[in-house]
Amino acid sequence: MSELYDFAAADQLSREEILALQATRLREAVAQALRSPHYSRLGLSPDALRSAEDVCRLPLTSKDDLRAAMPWDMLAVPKREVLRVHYSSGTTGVATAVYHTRGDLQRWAECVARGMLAGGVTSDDIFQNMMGYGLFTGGLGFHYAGELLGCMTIPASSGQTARQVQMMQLFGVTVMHILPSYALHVAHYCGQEGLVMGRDLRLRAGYLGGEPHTEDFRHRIQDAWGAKFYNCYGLSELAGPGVAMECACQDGLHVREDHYLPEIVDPATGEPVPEGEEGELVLTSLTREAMPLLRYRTRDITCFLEGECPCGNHHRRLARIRGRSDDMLVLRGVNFYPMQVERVLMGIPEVGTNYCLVLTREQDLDHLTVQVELRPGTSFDDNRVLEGMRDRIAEELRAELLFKVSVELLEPHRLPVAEGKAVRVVDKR
Ligand code: DLL
Repeated sequence: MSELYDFAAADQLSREEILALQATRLREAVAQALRSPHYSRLGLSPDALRSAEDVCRLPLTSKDDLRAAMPWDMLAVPKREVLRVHYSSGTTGVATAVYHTRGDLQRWAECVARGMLAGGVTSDDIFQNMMGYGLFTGGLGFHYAGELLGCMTIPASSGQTARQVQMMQLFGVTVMHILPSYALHVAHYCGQEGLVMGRDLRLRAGYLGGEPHTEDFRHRIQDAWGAKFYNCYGLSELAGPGVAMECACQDGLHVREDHYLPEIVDPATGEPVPEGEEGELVLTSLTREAMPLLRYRTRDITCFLEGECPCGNHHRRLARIRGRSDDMLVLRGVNFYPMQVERVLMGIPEVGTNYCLVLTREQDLDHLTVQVELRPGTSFDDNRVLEGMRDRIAEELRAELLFKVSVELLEPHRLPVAEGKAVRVVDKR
């Protein structure tokens, strides 16, 4: 690590050092949270917290708490110390604000930059940030990290595929940040334009995040671009991207544990699950000034990975997010996540990259239709071949979901491509 990047020193800490730092910072975080009207009402006492594990003695914070606290009750600093606000509508349409001081913004950029550094990004890289700029945190969150690392940073934002690709060629872009669903769309556009990866485009690494995606989906992206892609997790309530990111090993996302204290709880009860089991990720911010959050329920379903990462970073790793607890669908009494469908589809070579789950109710019976685009170049001439394929996909989905599913095969690019996060479920019930 060069001196230029000494903000990444925390990634060299031993497990004991991380735990000691967390214990101290947890008390400081609670003391800071108590400056906000919301937490001051809860009668918390930082001094009773001796170790990081004591975090489970604090109350959980939910999205509803954030809504109820709008606009100022989560703020723990005077308004004049706030430099930026992000504002998210979320899926339910009730928006909440997230405030940042100068220090918060600095630490946020450092967290993302540490993750990029772990994937080998340096000031020699040309970085195109293809995530939406503005209230969505994917754009600005990575922008300042790219600059912190000294990369030539292109604030491309999302959409306008032709211009994106033109800039990639012109500037010799080596690293990108992009939504997984958009990454394949852009790669396909490059193919249509006759561009050859490695010859016309110089991409060697990419960062994916903002929406769930399976390992097979990542493989397809890597194959299409001929580059390595790293998973990056985060949520606006806790700044945005950079809460946890993969290293070069691509095996789990290292939580930046000097800034975020992670726990996994049972989504139904809120109680911690036994070590290594899957559940809802709960995060406590350890260093945020403007809007500290204690035990925030992310609703994201994951688990801790066991064992040491070969990269030597001792910050704990999370498994790829399986879905959100509120994404869970129930059909005829069976619970399932959209990501289960993606896992099945991406294992079938003829299947393309865009798909949609449509839920309907007919004569009081719920039904799932999966619309599936086939790979470019697939012939739609032979009905028998298509029928065989449709039956095979329906059978594989039935085996995974345990109920009957209708499959609709579509030619490539028939489904709409969202400019922001992909819309994978249309519930018409
Ligand atoms: O999506 C922040 C972000 C931007 C992260 C760019 C990474 C890259 P929100 O819009 O608040 O913030 O949405 C947060 O998106 O709770 C997860 O459900 C989902 N999510 C984010 N990253 C991942 C990921 C940003 N890598 C919500 N894998 C989170 C799976 C993800 N889900």
